[in-house]
Amino acid sequence: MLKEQSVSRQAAHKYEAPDYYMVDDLLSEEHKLIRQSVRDWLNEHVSPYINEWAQNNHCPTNLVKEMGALGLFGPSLPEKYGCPGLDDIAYGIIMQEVERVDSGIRSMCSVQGSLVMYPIFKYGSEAQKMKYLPKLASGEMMGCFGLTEPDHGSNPGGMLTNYTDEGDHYLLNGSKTWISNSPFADIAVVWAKNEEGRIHGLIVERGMEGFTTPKIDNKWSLRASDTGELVFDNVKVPKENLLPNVSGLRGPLGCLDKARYGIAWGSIGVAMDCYYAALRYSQEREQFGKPIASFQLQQKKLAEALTEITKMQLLTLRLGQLMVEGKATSAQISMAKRNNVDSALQIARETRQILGGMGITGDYPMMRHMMNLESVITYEGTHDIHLLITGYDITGINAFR
Ligand code: TGC
Ligand code: FAD
Repeated sequence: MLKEQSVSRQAAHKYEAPDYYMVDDLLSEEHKLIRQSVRDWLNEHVSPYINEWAQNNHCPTNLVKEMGALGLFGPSLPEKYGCPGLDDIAYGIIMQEVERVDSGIRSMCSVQGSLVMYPIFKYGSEAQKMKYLPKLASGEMMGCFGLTEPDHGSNPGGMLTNYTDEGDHYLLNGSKTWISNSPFADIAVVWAKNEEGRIHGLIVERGMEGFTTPKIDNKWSLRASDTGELVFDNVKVPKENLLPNVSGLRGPLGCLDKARYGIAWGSIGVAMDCYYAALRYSQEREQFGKPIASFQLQQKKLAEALTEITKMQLLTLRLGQLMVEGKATSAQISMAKRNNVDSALQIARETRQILGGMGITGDYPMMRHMMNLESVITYEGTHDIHLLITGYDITGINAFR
């Protein structure tokens, strides 16, 4: 862990989340207790160091066992597999707390819980679930999710990664890129085409011959999260590693629903963190003999930020209720992901301005959040792709092609 001296100014203050419409009253006592315990852990183990980690492009992999013990991996999956067994609102609240601190740390959790554990839970055999889920839940094992390829990002159905049936094993060839957690993951859930061109999921383990995970450097965004490639050069994958219960693009897209839902909640946390830091600063910083909070132009930025946060909270809590009832549609999830990430990005930009020059430093969170959100608005479906999903849902006309 990096040194205490890196404690940033924002972490020296107690965090208070805005709740203008008393949305908390709609949460259960259990939800609030979960939020407090996650917040307390983050305040002690992550917030004081996150600026230094991001500045140094350091991913805190040393924390994964503690994150597992806290229930951050697969919170809504069943206790039978070593998971917390919470509802989807609790899952959302946890993502909100984690992303309030940093989108990269939330990425580690989302990938592990929604894109590795969830497909094994949803599409795996009982033997696969028993083998992998408890270790993934505890952080003893980390995973990554390989869908995107160098030439197939928004259009994953065009993927080239493929496997052939060699009798006693499958032979996997191809590559994936932009893969969160890949440089340190123990396993990868990889989506590839069989000889008939049908997409299936395979669990590939580190150490299999021909499987490598080069790191992607030179990022200005998500600097506390490791991103890399997955390269498969005649990798022999045991047949029991194929996920037996899904085929087609609906497999990976079904997991993305779960992860996009988590991002909708997570981006509210980012917006709240920016708003709160800007409100405090504007009340303390004086220009022309007055706190800058007394100027109408700064009040406009704060009032609009709080209005957007409140709208995001209400939209997302309703989506959470639909998730709990099993009624949420993919298109509803797309709308929330798109709206909330975009709003959070605008709030990060506007609140950064309230801080003047101080806003570009690591003493405050806005600039880091803003850079992180440039990835969040791109991954799990770009801003444009989610708009087209809504357009398709409204009109019945597919405008992707
Ligand atoms: P299309 O023909 O519309 O659909 C193909 C099949 O999939 C089904 N389907 C879904 N199933 C479940 N959930 C969804 N959300 C689904 N959306 C579609 C559909 O019913 C169909 O099923 P079937 O059985 O009839 O074949 O597919 P398309 O090729 O036209 O593409 C549609 C499009 C563009 C919306 C989709 O491909 C898409 O979402 N593209 C964006 C790609 C994306 O989101 N990639 C994310 C990579 S993972 C990542 O970014 C992780 S970052 C993690 C982190 O660090 O936090
Ligand atoms: P492209 O698909 O090339 O899109 C480029 C531009 O064209 C975008 O603006 C897009 O909106 C637009 N566009 C594309 N198609 C259309 C269309 N039909 N109509 C209108 N506009 C269109 N992937 C994984 O599989 N696993 C991961 O763990 C993962 N982690 C990531 C982590 C980071 C930090 C980043 C940046 C990406 C990650 N991704 C991951 C990949 C991510 O999902 C893709 O970057 C994303 O889906 C977009 O694909 P692309 O980058 O190839 O952009």
